[in-house]
Amino acid sequence: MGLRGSKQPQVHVLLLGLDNAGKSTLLYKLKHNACVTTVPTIGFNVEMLEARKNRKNISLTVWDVGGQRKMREHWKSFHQDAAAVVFVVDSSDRERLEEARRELENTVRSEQLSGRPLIVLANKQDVNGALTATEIKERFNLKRACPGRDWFVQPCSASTGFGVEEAFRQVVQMAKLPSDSGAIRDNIKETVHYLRTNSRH
Ligand SMILES: Nc1nc2c(ncn2[C@@H]2O[C@H](COP(=O)(O)OP(=O)(O)OP(=O)(O)O)[C@@H](O)[C@H]2O)c(=O)[nH]1
Ligand SMILES: [Mg+2]
Repeated sequence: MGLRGSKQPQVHVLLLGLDNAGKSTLLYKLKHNACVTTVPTIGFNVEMLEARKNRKNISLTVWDVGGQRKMREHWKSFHQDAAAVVFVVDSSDRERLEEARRELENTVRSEQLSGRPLIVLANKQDVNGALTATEIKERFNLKRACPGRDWFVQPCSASTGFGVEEAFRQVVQMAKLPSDSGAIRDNIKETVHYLRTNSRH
């Protein structure tokens, strides 16, 4: 993760959630501060965002993976390098809340995501009757689902921008930098692999 080629720490952030949750809308709101008309994501979108953390400039690579059922089997291909997982929920879609909870539970069970912080975004707060962040926290039973992991629930609206800056700040604050302990081990592994591969030639 971000060892070679650049002094600026780079972290990968994974945007997951059911289709129609608002992941791509959020990504483009963060990137361009604009409300972009989206189409369902087949595959993924990726954008780089800049931020400050621990008095350093850092670069965030944000992966927005399609949430349709057939896309979810590919989510795990994106798990390995994630410094944080952002799980976006359509808080106005009460009918699919249980489906979202199940997908989140599957996601946090992943070995590769063990210990990685989780930020749940209670999106679409601008819609009348949307569940609050507290209601989502309770329905998802996050205390039980996330032992040994930092987690946070942020209310927001990717359309209006409400809560989006706060969400981004939380992600930056909670994401583990490559210099954090687990990541140092990963970087050492990466270096050994690099040296071995290159010494064969
Ligand atoms: N009212 C409201 N609508 C939103 C909000 N965020 C997204 N939407 C709308 O929800 C729909 C789906 O948004 P997308 O960003 O494409 O959803 P997605 O999670 O990327 O969906 P997939 O790519 O299929 O996984 C679009 O019509 C958005 O305009 C929000 O905060 N409020
Ligand atoms: Mg999308």
